[in-house]
Amino acid sequence: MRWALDEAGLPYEERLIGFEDQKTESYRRMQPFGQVPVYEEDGLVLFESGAIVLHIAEKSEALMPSEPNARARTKTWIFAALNSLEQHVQNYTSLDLFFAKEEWAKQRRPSALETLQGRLQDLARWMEGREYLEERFTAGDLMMSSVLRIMRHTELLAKYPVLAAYHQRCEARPAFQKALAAQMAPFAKNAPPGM
Ligand SMILES: N[C@@H](CCC(=O)N[C@@H](CS)C(=O)NCC(=O)O)C(=O)O
Repeated sequence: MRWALDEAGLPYEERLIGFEDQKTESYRRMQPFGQVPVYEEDGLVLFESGAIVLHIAEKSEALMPSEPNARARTKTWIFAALNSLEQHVQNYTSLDLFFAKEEWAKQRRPSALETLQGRLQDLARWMEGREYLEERFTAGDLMMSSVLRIMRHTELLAKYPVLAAYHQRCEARPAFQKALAAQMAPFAKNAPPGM
């Protein structure tokens, strides 16, 4: 979300919240599932990263070309990232992150990995000879590389050099670097001494 705003060159202010805020009634009126992020703009409240990124992209040629077909392709890739990739990435990574010791997770892992690798292979095939998903960087790449980022603690992407290079290319963008530094800053400020 920050990354999208930085790519679009739009000003914004952050508001940090705590876990206890997420579960309050007033927060749930903004985000029915009590999750982050929430986006507010002149009385409009949005939730769901994909919807927020799409909304920001609608305002920015840098994120979504004005040409109608290119716009439709950008939206297609946003949905592809969230629908065709993210669920398999989350499914697989959550087994190791949250359920590593569970017997059922050990049994589920090989098939979850196989499905995910199938999707990554398909995406790698698409990316062969391309710099971005379409002719140039769009919000589709922003969403797709954000989904690939979920696997950063694994060795998986390294198995697909074309995807690893694509992911790096997206994250090397100045707007990503700026957004990441801004996102990490409050953690550094609040870290216990010595960290
Ligand atoms: N589909 C939602 C997912 C949001 C989500 O998973 N948020 C996490 C943090 S990245 C969260 O708030 N987790 C705490 C919780 O679910 O209570 C989106 O993209 O906005």
